[in-house]
Amino acid sequence: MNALLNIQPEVTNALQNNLPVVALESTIISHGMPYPRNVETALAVEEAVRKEGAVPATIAIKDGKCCVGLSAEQLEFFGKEKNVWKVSLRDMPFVLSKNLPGATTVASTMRIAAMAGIKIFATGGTGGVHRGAENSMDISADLTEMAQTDVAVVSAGVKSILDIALTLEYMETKGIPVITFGQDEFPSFYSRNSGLLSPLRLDTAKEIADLLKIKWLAGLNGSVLIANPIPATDEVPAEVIEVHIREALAAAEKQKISGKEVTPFLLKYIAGHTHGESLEANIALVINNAKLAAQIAAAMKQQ
Ligand code: PSU
Ligand code: MN
Repeated sequence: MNALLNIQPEVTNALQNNLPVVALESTIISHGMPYPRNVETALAVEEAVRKEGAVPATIAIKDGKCCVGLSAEQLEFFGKEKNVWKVSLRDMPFVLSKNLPGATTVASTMRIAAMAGIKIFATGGTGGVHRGAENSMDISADLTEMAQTDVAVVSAGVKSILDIALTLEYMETKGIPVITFGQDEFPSFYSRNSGLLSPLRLDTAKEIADLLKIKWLAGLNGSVLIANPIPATDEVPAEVIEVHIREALAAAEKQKISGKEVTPFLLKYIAGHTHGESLEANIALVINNAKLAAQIAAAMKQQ
């Protein structure tokens, strides 16, 4: 396993000295946002982690290695380069064995973070059960990975392009605790509201750290979804975004977009049709998630 890992010295040092570390993904950089805002965001997210006293470890695949911690040049590469694979679990062996550059999704980032010994991970919104999944069977590998790998995920709920209610059902089936930070309602990525009650609620990073400790101590393997609502000043109201989501879904169907292309297509379409408003919201929520993840990582070190 370790022969496949290429851990940056700063991250190795933090892990060896029991300092808080936060894993970050790279699909959001290569496939979730346009250049150069994606690279600016990746740097701002790392900065948000540092500000809370933790070390950021952005994860990607390059030259046959799982890279844990990227340099500014590597972040620029993953933001700019067009031929970067979107790597979920099923793509990992192919991309590694072919020495291809790969941006990791929530699922593969979690797996690599676990290999490196990192417990907390921040993203924008995890994947889930897509609308119409009863026909397409499009259910993100993020969910099955969360059922088994011991890395907690801080996310602004799940992306509102999904069927949020079915995603919550799926997580219940898989035994994944879903905690919303600071409010009763489960958030919906660009918006603080979803119309659905969160299964659980906690109000402090310490309480979340305590729950994680107990969960893994009890041998309850797998992740916890920590849903962190987007700050009120940055949100796009759910009813405003919903119009664009429906339009984006119709366009995806017309253009026969399927499989791993669906999520990047929808995000891009919505950003284009909201004149970038959804992109700015996406950026704000990722930074907000990185901050909470760092606070939880720090709280776990004080236990
Ligand atoms: N959060 C964002 N933007 C993104 C993603 C998350 O704000 O692009 C990515 C994550 O990498 C997640 C992926 O794993 O979207 C989900 O893809 P899919 O639906 O194909 O599983
Ligand atoms: Mn999918």
